[in-house]
Amino acid sequence: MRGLVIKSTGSCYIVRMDDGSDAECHIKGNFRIRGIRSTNPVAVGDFVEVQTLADGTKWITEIEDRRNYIIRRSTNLSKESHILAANIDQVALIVTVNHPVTSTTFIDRFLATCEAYRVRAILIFNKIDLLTEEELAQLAELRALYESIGYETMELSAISCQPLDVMPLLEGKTTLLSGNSGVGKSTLLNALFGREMTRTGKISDAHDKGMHTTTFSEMYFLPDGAIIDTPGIKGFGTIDFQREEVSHYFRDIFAVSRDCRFGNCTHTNEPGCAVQEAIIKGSIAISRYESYLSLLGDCDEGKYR
Ligand SMILES: Nc1nc2c(ncn2[C@@H]2O[C@H](COP(=O)(O)OP(=O)(O)OP(=O)(O)O)[C@@H](O)[C@H]2O)c(=O)[nH]1
Ligand SMILES: [Mg+2]
Ligand SMILES: [Zn+2]
Repeated sequence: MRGLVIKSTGSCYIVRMDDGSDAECHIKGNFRIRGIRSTNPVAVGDFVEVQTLADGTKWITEIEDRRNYIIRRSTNLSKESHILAANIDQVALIVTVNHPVTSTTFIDRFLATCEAYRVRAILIFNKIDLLTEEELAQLAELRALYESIGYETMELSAISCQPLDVMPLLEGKTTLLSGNSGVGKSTLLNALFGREMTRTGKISDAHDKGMHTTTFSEMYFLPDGAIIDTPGIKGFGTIDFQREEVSHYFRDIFAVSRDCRFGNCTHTNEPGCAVQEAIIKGSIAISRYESYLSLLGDCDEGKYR
């Protein structure tokens, strides 16, 4: 029977079967999808075929072709990649200016991956109730930057949540909630449902970091739409980007690169580089350019590995 993977615990999967029942399913150790090397061959959002054996155990035997997915390398040096979710309509990236600090490199790496896999991304700046005047100014700057590049942004305090503000973005869609640990993904999820669907955790006093409270990915169903809450992630390594294509995933850099003297300009040290010029003029943010360079670095690592 066919079903939808709604929870992944690493060792087993919960599948919402077409008849409405939930089944705990396993996969064979050697189960692999052609062409994708990842620690989790099956991800939340996958449509799968399930067979029940004589002993009553249920096994995932097939995965339907994915419409899309979001994949990352767990750390830059690691060969292991991890699929965050499959068949999604959009990503809501939850970020915090402070408590904890979400780096622009992390944001840009995530956004670049969304571009590469053609998934719409929304930036939700959470915990605005905790921010100082100075941090609020930083928030306004960041929102202006990403809006100018063409991303939808919003700001939020998930604890005093105005879930109604977020709801219109989610209607009729399957949304992946992602971001660093402790930014308030699960808090937002609970607020949207108006009750405790999942556990939330404290931020560590010493480091102002999340404690990885959510350990499994799980899909929750709204009256109209679905949300996938996921474990917080630290770094965001990209997979298999070619050097030449990295700039395609930075909308602001890509738009300007048409005016570079050389068609194969990498915007690093070539003469007549329109991107370099735009940085000097201030029309491309230095933080974006730094993220671009760090992604070129990922490509080089891939080459030498
Ligand atoms: N002041 C304030 N605290 C918040 C807000 N949103 C979340 N928190 C708190 O931040 C802490 C972490 O929230 P979680 O929802 O567990 O964070 P998470 O992103 O799910 O973290 P992981 O599951 O570890 O990835 C909790 O103590 C929340 O109460 C907010 O808008 N304002
Ligand atoms: Mg969580
Ligand atoms: Zn250039």
